[in-house]
Amino acid sequence: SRPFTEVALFSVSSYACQRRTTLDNHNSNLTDALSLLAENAELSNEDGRGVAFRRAAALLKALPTQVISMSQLRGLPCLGEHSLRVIKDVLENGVSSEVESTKQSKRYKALKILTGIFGVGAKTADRWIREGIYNLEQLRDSGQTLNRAQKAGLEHYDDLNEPVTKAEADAIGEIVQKAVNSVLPGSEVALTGGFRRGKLTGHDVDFLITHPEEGKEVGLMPKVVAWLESQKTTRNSYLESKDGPARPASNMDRFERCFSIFKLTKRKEQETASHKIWRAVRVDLVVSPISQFAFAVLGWTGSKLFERELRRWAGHEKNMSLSSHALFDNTQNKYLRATSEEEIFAYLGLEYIPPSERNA
Ligand code: DCP
Ligand code: MG
Repeated sequence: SRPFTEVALFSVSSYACQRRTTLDNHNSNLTDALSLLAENAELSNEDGRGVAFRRAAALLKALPTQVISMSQLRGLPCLGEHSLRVIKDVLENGVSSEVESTKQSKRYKALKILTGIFGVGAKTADRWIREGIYNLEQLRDSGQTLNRAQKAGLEHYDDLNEPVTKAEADAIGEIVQKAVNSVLPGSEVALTGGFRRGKLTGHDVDFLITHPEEGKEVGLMPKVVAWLESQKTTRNSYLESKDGPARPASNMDRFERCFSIFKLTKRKEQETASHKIWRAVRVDLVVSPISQFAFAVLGWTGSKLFERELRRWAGHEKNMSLSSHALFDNTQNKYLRATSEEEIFAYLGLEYIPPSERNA
């Protein structure tokens, strides 16, 4: 492996976790195109292709200036043949023909609409498409059985597809803090996900909950959810365990995690013509024991690609296994304890990258 590649114009490390990627993207024309193709690949269960496009997009996000010619990209890592073809198309023609035809395709449009329903993933959407369901109206008419989450997703479709603002995230943070402190005083709540990276909007709000005394956090999630439900601030919140037989446990899944929908009361100036005084917002709650908290914060701050690259770096360059729970050194055959993100980067032999620069 070549962790570092020198080029004439740009010099860029090959792992996203070695780079500082702010939200200041000078190549959004290119990264938008590649991200759309990545999304299309992911929705089509072509994960390998998806990652290749994500890596290429992430590399371009880290460049200090706008790319105007293909020659500037010579020798850069992460840019495969297919991504380079897309980039060339955009540089020469303003748009990529592959992106345009994907956007127009009946299948992509249907996948976007259907997976826009909370609780509907690529597999379900694909099955529905094969049954001739391409939009919400056809879904409603089809008589398909929907689970509780999907029913809520359909009911609050417009709200949940409206980006969440930082102000809304903060308002929800106060509700979560209040809930957690009511059921277990001394608990701590940390904002993670895109908002911790400085994003101004998100598709949801992510929180990590812990307690400074190890073990106190056990059983906390159902209590928090019950409190929220009793306050009528949540709607259709539900607990999902992804450890079921259908989906094998991944290293993201062992925390108590609650994908919920909050009912957030709007401030006066946000009230719309419909006079709806509240709106539905997606909230992810995760509980972690304090001993794993640093790993959980690092693992839930993202971006998704940054996380994937951290794990790849750990495995391929350091012979270590990183998860949102722990770091295991396969050479020394032991777990490495950490109480801060800085310590974890140090174990991995990486320069510390703050959250605002993990926007790969
Ligand atoms: N995460 C991950 N792998 C997953 C799911 C989540 O690494 N399969 C981590 C990284 C994400 C974080 O959890 O950044 C939160 O997940 P989100 O899907 O909410 O991602 P973001 O918060 O980054 O995006 P958005 O702003 O759209 O909510
Ligand atoms: Mg998020």
